[in-house]
Amino acid sequence: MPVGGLLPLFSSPVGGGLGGGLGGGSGGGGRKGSGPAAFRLTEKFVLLLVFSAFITLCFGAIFFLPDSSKLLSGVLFHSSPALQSAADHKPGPGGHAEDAAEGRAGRGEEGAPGDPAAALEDNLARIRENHERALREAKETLQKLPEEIQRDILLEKEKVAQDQLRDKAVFRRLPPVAFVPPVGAVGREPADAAIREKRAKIKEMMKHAWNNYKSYAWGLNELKPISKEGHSSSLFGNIKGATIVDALDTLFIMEMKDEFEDAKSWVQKNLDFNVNAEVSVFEVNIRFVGGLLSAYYLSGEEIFRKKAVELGVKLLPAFHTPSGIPWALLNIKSGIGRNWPWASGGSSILAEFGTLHLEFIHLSHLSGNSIFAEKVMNIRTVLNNLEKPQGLYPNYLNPSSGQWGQYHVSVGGLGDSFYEYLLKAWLMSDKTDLEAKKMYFDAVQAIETHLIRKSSKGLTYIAEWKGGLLEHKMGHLTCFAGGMFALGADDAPAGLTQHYLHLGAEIARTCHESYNRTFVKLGPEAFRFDGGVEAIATRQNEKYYILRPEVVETYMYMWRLTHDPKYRKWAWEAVEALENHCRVNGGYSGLRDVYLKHNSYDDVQQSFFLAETLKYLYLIFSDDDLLPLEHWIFNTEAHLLPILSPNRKEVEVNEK
Ligand code: DMJ
Repeated sequence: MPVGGLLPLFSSPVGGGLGGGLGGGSGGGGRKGSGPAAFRLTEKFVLLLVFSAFITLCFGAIFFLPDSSKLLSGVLFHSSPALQSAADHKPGPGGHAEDAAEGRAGRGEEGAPGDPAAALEDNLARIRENHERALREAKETLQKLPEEIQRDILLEKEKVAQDQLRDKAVFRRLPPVAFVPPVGAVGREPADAAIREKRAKIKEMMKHAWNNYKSYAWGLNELKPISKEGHSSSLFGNIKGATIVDALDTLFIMEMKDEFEDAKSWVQKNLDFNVNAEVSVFEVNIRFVGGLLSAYYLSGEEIFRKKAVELGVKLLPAFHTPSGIPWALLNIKSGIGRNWPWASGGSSILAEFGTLHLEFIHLSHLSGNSIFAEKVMNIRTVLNNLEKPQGLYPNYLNPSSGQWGQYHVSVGGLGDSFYEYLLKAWLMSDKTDLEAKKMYFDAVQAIETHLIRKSSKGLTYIAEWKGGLLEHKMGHLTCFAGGMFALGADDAPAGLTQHYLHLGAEIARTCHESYNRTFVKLGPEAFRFDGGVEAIATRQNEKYYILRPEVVETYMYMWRLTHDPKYRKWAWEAVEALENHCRVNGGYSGLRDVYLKHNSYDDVQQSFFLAETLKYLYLIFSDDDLLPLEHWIFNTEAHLLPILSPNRKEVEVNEK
């Protein structure tokens, strides 16, 4: 029907507005009536079509605006104004989503492969494609009879309901377990008085961070230590208490017993996953599922197992995609998922879907249901069936087509913990998961060939690879890789053990340099090796430090594996810098610019500061019998998962 034919309906003086017209009509005289309430069914569909075309155009317009990624993430994912301004290109506190947003903005600016016109063309193509798809879908809908549409809706609803029921059944059938007492969950006091004192200082830092969170933000996700109020990141939707769950195991190993009890009772009474919330599957998995599993394995408290499995079940609908590669974002009430709007052609992100493995294997282990393990093993199957450019894993994979998106490879944001989880899957399986081992060493070999470079002054760094071109920048996030190379060294293919230990040490040195070359002695978010600089941030939006752990994480592994005293020395430098520049009355704050002499607080105490940064520092000044590496794996948020030797069976896992 031509649009003109509809106009008299709009101008009719009878009846209410558009909503009334679309919504009803039965009481107003039915199809023959003259007001909007009397639209015929076909007219309603045409109106719907016009309306959706209008919405599509509006979205199209947003894409035309500069820096649309920030705009979109601002519209769709609000984070606190303080954090936004602290990290102009980083809408959230975690590790990957925001890094991806930044990565996208970066591609827009520098245009790897370099051309703003190409980027514009890329955007236009995407808009055209979206537009055409919307039209196609609308046409298909129009061709269907109303009964058919109704039936489709019912079928879809039923499918979601069935999936949810089946998923919930997993939770209802939680079998009893025999708790296995943890190995080395609390250690001896170090013999050396100076080391003891340093360790005690780090525990005092934990107390300061925790007490302030408790005073000013209890039950909320994070603390704003300057404003002395709560901070909520949209990464967790309406799920609350990120700091509490993230801190549980650190409180446990530091023997902060009263605080651990407070946290446990908060979890018991208040941790609620029955909320209408769209969450980041990755962030909720590494912080909440990981934190709860870790608390269970340390304390044996059943509430943590129950909550971990309950949340795991809530995350299962994320895997309802054609390929089984999960969505990045999931509404845990409706079970509807989607991907970040900025991610290449609707892709899922390697470091997000590749960082579920360890937790999901443990969920199967503790629930007796293989469904969790099946989901993550399927991810591996999809990856193994794909051709890899030069043996590298691109950061983007489309969950519908099961094909790679843009060829951007990184060991930092968007890629990082995928590689970490390959290695740790092999170690956590008590070295029985040979497939993971092969995938890890193959990937590392390709990374060495294509991404790892030495600067003219001899600093080893890991660059980013964009369609064959290198960007000579290394992120703070990438610094975790030093520890990873060292941790994997022992089992490296013939003759390469020393090589990987050395590579770990070189990355640690480079990351230490990135700290040492700043005013505050804490490193920037990203540093470059081009334009005449080495290990220095040159862009304003890369100069911030948000209490991240990756550098001290690498020091921790290097210390444990080599006992070279320089790692304790470097770790102590970081403690002093945190005390001098990040500690405030109300807790610890990130900094907007590590090169500035004056304070540039971002006013956020990230939950990973308690989960990771302080835990790794504490371990560096503890004896090796606290959390021995032969018994424990740290997830990417430093939560503890025991190695699953074939004879460790809390629960018999049932195959479906
Ligand atoms: C943490 O949430 C995790 O370490 C993640 O893997 C990366 N980003 C942050 C800390 O920087």
